[in-house]
Amino acid sequence: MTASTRTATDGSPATNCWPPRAKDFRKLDTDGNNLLSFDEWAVSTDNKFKAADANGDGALTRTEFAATKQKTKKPTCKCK
Ligand SMILES: [Ca+2]
Ligand SMILES: [Ca+2]
Repeated sequence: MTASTRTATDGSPATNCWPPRAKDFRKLDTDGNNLLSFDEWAVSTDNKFKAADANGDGALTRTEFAATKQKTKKPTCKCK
């Protein structure tokens, strides 16, 4: 037998150490099923694109794109 060891933690207090970016994941997981659908993921991308498209013409110039430089942030884990 191959029992799934997946443990859903919907709504429960964080007792396990989540992987980095758990907070971002929860924010994107709008239906709360602990999975990110393409649409849930795409909302984030769509928002980033709209924010980068300074003149709102639906396309990014090189200058607009350059302003989207990703933040380099070290993953943090509060595991002990
Ligand atoms: Ca989801
Ligand atoms: Ca533009």
